Amino acid sequence: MKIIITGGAGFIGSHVVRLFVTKYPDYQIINLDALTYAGNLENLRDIEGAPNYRFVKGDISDQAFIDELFAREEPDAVIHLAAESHVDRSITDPMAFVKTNVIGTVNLLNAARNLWQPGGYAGHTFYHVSTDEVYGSLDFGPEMFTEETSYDPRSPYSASKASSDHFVRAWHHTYGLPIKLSNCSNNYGPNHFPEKLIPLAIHRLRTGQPVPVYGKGENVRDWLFVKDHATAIDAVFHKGKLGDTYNIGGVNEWQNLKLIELLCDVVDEKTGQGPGTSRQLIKFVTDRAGHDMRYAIDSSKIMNELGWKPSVTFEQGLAQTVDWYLANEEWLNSVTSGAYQDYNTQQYSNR
Ligand code: NAD
Ligand code: TDX
Repeated sequence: MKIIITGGAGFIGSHVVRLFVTKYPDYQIINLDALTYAGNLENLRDIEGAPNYRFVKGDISDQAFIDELFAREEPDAVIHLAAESHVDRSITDPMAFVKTNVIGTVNLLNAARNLWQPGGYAGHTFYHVSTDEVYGSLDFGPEMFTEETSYDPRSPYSASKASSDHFVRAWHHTYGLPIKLSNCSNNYGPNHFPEKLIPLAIHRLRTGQPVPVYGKGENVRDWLFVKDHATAIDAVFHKGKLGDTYNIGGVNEWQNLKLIELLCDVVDEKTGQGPGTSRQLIKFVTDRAGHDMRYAIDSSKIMNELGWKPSVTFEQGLAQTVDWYLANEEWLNSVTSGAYQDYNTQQYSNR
């Protein structure tokens, strides 16, 4: 089987590529990635020479390029992760999200349909990886997002992902394209770009800079270790029903402030600083515009139907994550130089 995995040089994509390349030596894995600021081939240095792995640089929003790539490579399946993924960037530059997340997804759907439909769709899968943010925002009650929850996206990022999800389902209902979808909660772990809360906080604690907590830090997210998201994607790809959607989460809700306090304590312990040292760097800053209050995901469908479950507790995953960042200073230094400095100034200087 030949699979094109899009966005494989990014955070989650690199863990998915590594899992598929190492677990399925008979598959040919093509990692298609534009290498934006978030894409980094260093994430995959360890599997670079694997005989069943290839990297192709390209932009999914370039229709002619995508059509030509599909005609040349004739993939059996697509696992689509490439996206603009950061909510704060979507607030300042929404059009980049429309271009990659919406137009890019439709280009891939068209290319897959054109390639597969003439021979019949048997044996093919278009798997679209999405987010729980499409469901909107919950209050602090017991409610959770299920696969039946109505879409209610509220940021330009979640609107673009919701749109891409609708296009994927439309290609299934209208053209019969064999699709699968999953909507996952917040990931954390090694190789996470330090614009997102957990790696940003680790980077700032490491370098003695303030850790910005938006608003009062009351917002709640459900956190899942990235390697567990990769095993969930493996389960959905191989065992999920065509046409179906699977919610994926960690059953692990944390208020942002509590999470940052825990992270500060883990960093103090790992670096041998006195208890309470890192917490002094917590700084409350202006809230994110339209900040969703709570995400909580009901993962019972994937757990019951596909037998998937997270492999680590949050404490174990967080400890592994902090260890990775402390051991990979070079990676962190390389991604926080250059354009990252401008982004940081723009995002945080007026907060
Ligand atoms: P990321 O930003 O770390 O990586 C995105 C990758 O896509 C990068 O390698 C980038 O170079 C590539 N890319 C961007 N635009 C492209 C384009 N036009 N053409 C080709 N490649 C392009 O993102 P991530 O956090 O790894 O997220 C991956 C996917 O998972 C996204 O679809 C995201 O919506 C979804 N998701 C993320 C989370 C999370 O917590 N990070 C949770 C649920 C779902
Ligand atoms: O500096 C910060 N301070 C802060 O308080 C940052 C960057 C974030 N936050 C808050 C905002 C959120 O409530 O922390 C929470 C997590 O923020 P992010 O890491 O930016 O993630 P989020 O906005 O929840 O979206 C993430 O989860 C779903 C990913 O970025 C998406 O790609 C994914 O789809």
